[in-house]
Amino acid sequence: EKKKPLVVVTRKLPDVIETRMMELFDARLNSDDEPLTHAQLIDVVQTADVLVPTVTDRIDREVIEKAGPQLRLIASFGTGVDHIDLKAARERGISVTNTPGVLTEDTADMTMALLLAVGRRLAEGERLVRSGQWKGWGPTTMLGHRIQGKRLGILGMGRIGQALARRARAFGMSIHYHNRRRVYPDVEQELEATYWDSLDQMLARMDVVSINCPHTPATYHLLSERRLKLLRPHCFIVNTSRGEVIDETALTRMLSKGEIAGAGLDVFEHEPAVNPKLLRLDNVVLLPHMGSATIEGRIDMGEKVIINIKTFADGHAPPDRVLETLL
Ligand code: 8YV
Repeated sequence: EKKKPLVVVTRKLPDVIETRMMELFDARLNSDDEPLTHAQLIDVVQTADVLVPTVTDRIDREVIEKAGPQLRLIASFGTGVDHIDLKAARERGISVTNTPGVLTEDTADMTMALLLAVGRRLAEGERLVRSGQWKGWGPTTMLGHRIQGKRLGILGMGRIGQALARRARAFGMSIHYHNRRRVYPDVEQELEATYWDSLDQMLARMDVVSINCPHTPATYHLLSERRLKLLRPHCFIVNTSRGEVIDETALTRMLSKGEIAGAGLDVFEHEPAVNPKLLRLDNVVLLPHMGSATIEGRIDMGEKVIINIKTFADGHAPPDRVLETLL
């Protein structure tokens, strides 16, 4: 019988996934879920055939270059791959896979939830009730913004952007988007989405902007201070992608000054650190990177990781190979 690959998993995964991994592979699990330090990562890649990292592991050039020659696959648990130096991996001939598709609907749900929460002041209302300070209903208290009829600008019309557009359509929003390239005409038609070649022009005309693009060198601080200033003051932003796509310092400053109406943020530039000034603002809803956090989603992600490893170990191209050139 062929020797089972040594698979090092950096975080605690759902029990069913861990059990299956133990059956199929020589799996080294992390049952206490304490994230590995950079030094520990460098240590495990000395012996691992396959590494299964998550978004909390920084797989940089140093980790990749210090890996032993047996490391052939990084099968990441998650869709975003900005924590992995893809170029360094390619140079070393290490394949990288992710788990696309299975977290699309959950992330789109959370994006819509954040959009509604900011627009209708959900978290603020909840804080008021919990504080015991609620004085009762009033005709002009806790007023938010009507969602129906508003313009939603989606930055990044991939799987999650499209799933969000379908939801927002059902809420009566009009859909606008900016993307590196236009989506297929039938998709555009189905979503009744308006394409903006110019991000700047789109930003200046939206009521809500949602970030749904990956974080790459090309999208780092795509919402820079200059672009944030293009937004109209009643506009609000939701981000379930990566914190790095927005200049968080500029965003915080503008939110404090009322130059942007609000923000719903599931991701931050320096997770788990959050700009302390954001914590003091009422017009923001802050979540701890839980966009894809469903029981079902985590199991689906784990299954994808297993399929990628198994296919690769059997000598075939894994289904979710990440090609740096496509990012
Ligand atoms: C996960 C995510 O929480 O897949 C992503 O890109 O941000 C989330 O689904 C995380 O990546 C797990 O590694």
